[in-house]
Amino acid sequence: MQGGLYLDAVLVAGAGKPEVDVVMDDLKAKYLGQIAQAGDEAALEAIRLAAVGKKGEVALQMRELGRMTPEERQAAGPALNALKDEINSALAAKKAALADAALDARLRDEWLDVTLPVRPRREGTIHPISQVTEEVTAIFGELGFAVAEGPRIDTDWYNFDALNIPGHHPARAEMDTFYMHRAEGDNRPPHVLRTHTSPVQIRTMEAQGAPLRIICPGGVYRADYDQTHTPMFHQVEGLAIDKDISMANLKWTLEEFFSAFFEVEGIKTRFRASHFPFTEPSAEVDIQCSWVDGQLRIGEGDGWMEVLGSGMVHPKVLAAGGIDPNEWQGFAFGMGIDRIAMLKYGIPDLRAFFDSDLRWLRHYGFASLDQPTLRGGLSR
Ligand code: 2U9
Repeated sequence: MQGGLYLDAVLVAGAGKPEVDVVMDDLKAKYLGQIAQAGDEAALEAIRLAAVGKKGEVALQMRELGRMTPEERQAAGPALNALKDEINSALAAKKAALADAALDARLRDEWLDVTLPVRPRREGTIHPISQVTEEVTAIFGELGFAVAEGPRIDTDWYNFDALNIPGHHPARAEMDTFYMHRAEGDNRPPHVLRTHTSPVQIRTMEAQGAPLRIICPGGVYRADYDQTHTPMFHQVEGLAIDKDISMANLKWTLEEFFSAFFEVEGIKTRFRASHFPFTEPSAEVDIQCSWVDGQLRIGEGDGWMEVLGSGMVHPKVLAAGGIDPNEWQGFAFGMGIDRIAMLKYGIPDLRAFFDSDLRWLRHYGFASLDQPTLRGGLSR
């Protein structure tokens, strides 16, 4: 084939042009025509090899240069190089055009209507713990509390000592603490998986000082597992520090919170004297409830349900956070998020929260785009 064209060209050489020019005109016409017709990259590659490859027709013509007179060579050499460049440029342009056309075809064929509704079976749901955390955050946000967060692994000083729980204190043993492993010779302070979110309050007091209004939601860890305890669970603790804060402010704040959270107006609370190392005085808090036909109703009747621990922050704890207890005072409270989620949404078994059972998640989960707000509704 290649030799054939060369011979054809030689045959028409008598038409006035030098032989090599005629050959090059023909090669150019032939290959530019083929390139224009090529339908895919494989065809382009075959053309490239036949035209400008090592054994292609242009190379064949280059070899002929040796047989020419110096004058002929001087004209034919650059002309052959120019032909080679022209074919290469045409190949590159066609390759780019084919790639553009392929992309256009993909864009035409592969499309997705992003406005279509999600298929309900495939839709993920918000876990009740996340939902309740958002609800609690929205309510306390309206009351002027910001969210503070901190590490889940902390030193025993932040988790215990700063909270007035010294080494010998029975509360340390009671909390069934997970201690982090320490290699021999490691003299960093012992670290624990936080047993409550209180170390976050200490860190926030240190960082921001008084006055302060924060809630600290998050996972905490205790080595305990039975029907009502899981080794990881969720708490929300609150802290308000100012110059003139009393148990009366605490009671009002909690009643506002429970009324909004359980969506029942005017829920009453009952404070029972208690003891925690980090608060003095301390109180356990019950909310009003009743049992009707074996069903719990919150915010009505004359029964009581314990939901929370609280008190006035112990002066030693304020001092540990770098706040002068002679100038400032504050209230604090703590409750289990999992527990209030069970009460609000009638979830019977705590352990199911952590089973990742899809049927359970579909049943108790929440729509993913509905953010709880006090105005928009907490739990649509
Ligand atoms: C600082 C000062 C005081 C937080 C408090 C409780 C009482 C309490 C329990 C409720 C159920 C934990 O999830 S639970 O097991 N919590 O009873 N928590 S007062 O007091 C603080 C915290 C931080 C700096």
